[in-house]
Amino acid sequence: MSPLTLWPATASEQAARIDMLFTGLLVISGAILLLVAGLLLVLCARYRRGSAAPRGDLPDFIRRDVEIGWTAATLFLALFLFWWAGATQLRASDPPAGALEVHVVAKQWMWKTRYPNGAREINALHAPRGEAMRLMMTSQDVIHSFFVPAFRLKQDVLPGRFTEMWFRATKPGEYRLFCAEFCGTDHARMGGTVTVMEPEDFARWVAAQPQEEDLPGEGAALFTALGCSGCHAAASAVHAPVLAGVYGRMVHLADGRTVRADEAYLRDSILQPKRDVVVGYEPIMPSFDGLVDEADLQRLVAYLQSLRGEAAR
Ligand code: HEC
Ligand SMILES: [Cu+2]
Repeated sequence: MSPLTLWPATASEQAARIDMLFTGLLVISGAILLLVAGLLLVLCARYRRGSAAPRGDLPDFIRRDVEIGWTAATLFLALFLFWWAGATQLRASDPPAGALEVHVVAKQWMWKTRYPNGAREINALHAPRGEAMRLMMTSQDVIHSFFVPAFRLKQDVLPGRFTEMWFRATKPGEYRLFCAEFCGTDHARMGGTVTVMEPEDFARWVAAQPQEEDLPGEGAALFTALGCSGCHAAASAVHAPVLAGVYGRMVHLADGRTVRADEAYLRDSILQPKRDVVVGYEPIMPSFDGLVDEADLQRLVAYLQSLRGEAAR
């Protein structure tokens, strides 16, 4: 993208929708501007000092109907714009089922990405054209923001929490990735490249990456190493919930709330176990805040998510 490009590349479905919204708003506000400025000029000329134009009261029906008419018209126009923008935004926050999931960890000053098969990259993201990709993002230090102008997507990335974002790329090519939240000295250099490839090329590329053990596998090892299994194993003498199938299920909490065990819940359960205590259990689980870093947390959560299948049996 040269510095003089007025319109950045349009490389995702969301980008096309945002552009349409942007163009729509521009055309509508342009039309209103012309109408108002035009009327202003016409009326200035018509009612200039000394002109013979009639200056008496307007007939009642004009006063009433015009008032009702323009009030209703602008109300409906505003509601329509609200719906249009809202629907566009909602679509961006609702990933389709089966989207390819990539983990993103931000830190001062780089982006680390990790694919389901364990392949990792730094300051780079590869994505297949036409397939939905979902980014589960978190930060190791301060707030960053994942920004890909060609996708018209920007999402803050927070420490201690997952935020997510999804896209479906439409055009193969290389696009810039920025950090859009000032995050320290080298903020301006915190960026990278998003490479959109044809699905076959992408499959070949992922397979060719050096692979480590997969996330859930590493999580399983940590689950034992950190002593989680001492309490949570089915055969344990400690009264603790069995975690097979925990991901996605509705959990009743001791304070009467019912929450869905999503990623954020699993993560909170590990860092702040006292916050969401499962009904029927003592709050004896120790906090692992400070004992596990972001990467370990992701492994543990990935392991807990992978236990989903076993419960279904
Ligand atoms: C000292 C025993 C003990 C240890 C060690 C322990 N837990 Fe727990 N855990 C519990 C108990 C008891 C509960 C239920 C009460 C609560 O929610 O705090 C629980 C709750 C949970 C929940 C929520 C379960 C649900 O059904 O909603 C998760 C997830 C969890 N633990 C994960 C872990 C992980 C991961 C580790 C290791 C990093 C770990 N636990 C270590 C005792 C333990
Ligand atoms: Cu940053």
